Amino acid sequence: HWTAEEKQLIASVWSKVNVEECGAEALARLLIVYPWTQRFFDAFGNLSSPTAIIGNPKVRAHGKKVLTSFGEAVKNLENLKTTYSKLSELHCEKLHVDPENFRLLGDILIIVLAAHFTKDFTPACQATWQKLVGVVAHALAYKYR
Ligand code: ZNH
Repeated sequence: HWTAEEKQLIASVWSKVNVEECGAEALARLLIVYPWTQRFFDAFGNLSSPTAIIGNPKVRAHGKKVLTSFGEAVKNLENLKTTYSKLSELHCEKLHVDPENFRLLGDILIIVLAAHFTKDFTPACQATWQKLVGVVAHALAYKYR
């Protein structure tokens, strides 16, 4: 269900993404913009201010981990449910992350990409990425019932 053009827009943006930087920024923005998401990260230490969050090495490392995992979606566009079935189970059964948060993080990622790529992140590009973060959120929520 991906057109050749969509696949191209996804691949061309992804090839330029710095996973460490954008992952850290996306997770930090999530925790700052939607502070209630901090409750999942008790073990991460100081999250008391935007500056603390941005400078927190655990936030950085986890953001990189999450965006690296997002890269699996880019590589397995036709196969997202299988790709994320283990992770869906983990987030549901062990971490108890409300799937609404996957949507919030997806929207934040779009903002991070727009901020980094400015004019190159065209409306067509955004539309395709919006679809991608939506199906990723859906795949991660798949095991929830
Ligand atoms: Zn998550 C973890 C992915 C979203 C929360 N995650 C995780 C991991 C991964 C991921 C890969 C690791 C696992 C292991 O270790 O095995 N995520 C992911 C993705 C996404 C996500 C791909 C989307 C896109 N998460 C999310 C959100 C949240 C979360 C939104 C909330 C808010 N995670 C989480 C937690 C954890 C995880 C809490 C655990 C951490 C620790 O402990 O370290």
